[in-house]
Amino acid sequence: MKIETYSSQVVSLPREVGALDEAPVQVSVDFVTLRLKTDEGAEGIGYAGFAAPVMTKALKEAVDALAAQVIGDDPMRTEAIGEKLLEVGGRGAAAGLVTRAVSAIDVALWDLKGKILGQPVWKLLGGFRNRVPAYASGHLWRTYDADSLARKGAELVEQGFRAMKFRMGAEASNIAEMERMHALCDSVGDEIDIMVDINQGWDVNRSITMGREMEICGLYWLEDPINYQDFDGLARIADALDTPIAAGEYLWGVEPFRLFLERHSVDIVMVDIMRVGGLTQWMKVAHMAQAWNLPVVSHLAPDILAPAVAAVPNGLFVEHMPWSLPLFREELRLENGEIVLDDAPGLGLEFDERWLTS
Ligand code: SMN
Ligand code: MG
Repeated sequence: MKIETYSSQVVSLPREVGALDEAPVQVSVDFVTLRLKTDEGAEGIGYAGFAAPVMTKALKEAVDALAAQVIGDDPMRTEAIGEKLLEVGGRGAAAGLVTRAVSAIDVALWDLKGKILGQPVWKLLGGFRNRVPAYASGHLWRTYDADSLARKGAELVEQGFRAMKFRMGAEASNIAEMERMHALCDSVGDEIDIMVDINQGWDVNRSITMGREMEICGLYWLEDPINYQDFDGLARIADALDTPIAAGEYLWGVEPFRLFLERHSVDIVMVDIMRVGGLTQWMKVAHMAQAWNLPVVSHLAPDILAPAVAAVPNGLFVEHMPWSLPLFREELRLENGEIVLDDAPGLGLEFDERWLTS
């Protein structure tokens, strides 16, 4: 069996940012969808995305150029194809658009494998369990005031979430930061897990001071408190706090995770599929984390990554970030705060033609 054709398309989906009561600011998030077809008529799908919007055109070029390289290849040989693509795309610099494009192709290959074998991807990757805890993301932004945080937090609990991520790191004073934290945790109560993402906004000392104060809200994890490349600084914070430190979404490829683990920079390993280079590489980091006795969590793309988190014994949480979900006709099944996976072959997803026809 051989890959015979590919096709790709830019899809721009609306997404909303801004405080709850403000006129919503509509911005878009761009994806490049990919279909790979075999000579026997099977089709696998994937997508590249979460790049800066100005890079969308270049991202599509990268997806097309690399997809052209897999014509004639056996879709079951994901390792051979992945190595080849990283080689022709620029070995020594496995980052940026190359890695995002390789990720799209790798995901389409896993979808194809599943369809060819009649098995769901979560089982092909290991099949540890068929339901995984999810936390609500894509809300509770730094633009939300205390009142909006309290209301949206309660709404997410109503929707069935048992955990949610909240963004901090934009306030000048620690007091102002804690006011926002209290607004949310007082509203949702003790039963709900709260993760906090700083997106590299603090330094080591402030992270330790704030991390200690935030324990009062039963903080579940503190994410990316400082510059992502400060591996030793992260290790100091992780050592000082009881609260687990989560990081890893900014790392490209597999190798930097080895240093992360060796230096004890994190308690929870977060892996971005576009930056690591696809499901094949995501799983390598997940297994590496297991060897260090650490949990792994997904970043964005719950449509693709719920199966990966479900596949491994150390899969802890799926980030329920809704941005890419409208690409597909299917909705994620959420029960008691968990994503439930079924036995549909491959990823069990089909593109929603609404976005693909333009
Ligand atoms: C994040 C990263 C990229 C886009 C949106 C949000 C954030 C997260 O760091 O972890 O969700
Ligand atoms: Mg983050």
